[in-house]
Amino acid sequence: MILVGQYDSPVTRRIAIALHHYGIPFTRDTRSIFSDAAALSKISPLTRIPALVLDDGEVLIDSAAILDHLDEQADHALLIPASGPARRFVLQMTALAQGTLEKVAAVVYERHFHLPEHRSIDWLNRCLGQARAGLDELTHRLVTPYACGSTLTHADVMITTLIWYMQDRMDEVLSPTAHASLITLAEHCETLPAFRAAALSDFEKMPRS
Ligand SMILES: N[C@@H](CCC(=O)N[C@@H](CS)C(=O)NCC(=O)O)C(=O)O
Repeated sequence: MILVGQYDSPVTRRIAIALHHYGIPFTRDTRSIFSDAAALSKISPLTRIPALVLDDGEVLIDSAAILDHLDEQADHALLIPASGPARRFVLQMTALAQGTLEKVAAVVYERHFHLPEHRSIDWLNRCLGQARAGLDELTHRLVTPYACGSTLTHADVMITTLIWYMQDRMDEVLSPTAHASLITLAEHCETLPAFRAAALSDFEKMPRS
């Protein structure tokens, strides 16, 4: 299978980490969703990443839907419990982290694509407030040593790729004190083999404005 997307996309990197964690072999299409948009739109109908091209040519989009497929394929160390409250908890923590990412990305895109005089301050402040609230809530709900207790889950992967993105792109609502537990968790996860195997190469960065 082929993973389409560069790893500066936290939702693309979370797929790569899950693939490595599960030991599922894959190759990569590292063309840029911005500078190679026309070519990638032929693979990914919304011109978004990640996309996963399966061995029979079927294309899966959206990280949650892709992970649903990978979880079905995996035969060990599942990143999500099969059912019940524990599964809901992982899904809710993952949704909080992914929702936070969406608000952070909205700020990054607003600043990247709009000149300062064309930016909506109201929109930026709303997104920043939502991102801060997401980080606060994640911190509040965290059940250590991992995000949801004793084992690594999709929530840890999403939190870790979110923290990387914020530290690289937009860290103004990420507090080293209030969100220290999230930062410590991400630092630990980055040392794990699956995360190291999905490290960014230098070329995989959205151009700076
Ligand atoms: N809900 C989607 C979000 C995908 C997404 O927003 N991808 C970004 C990169 S992180 C993208 O493709 N941005 C380019 C665009 O939306 O035009 C998922 O989880 O896969």
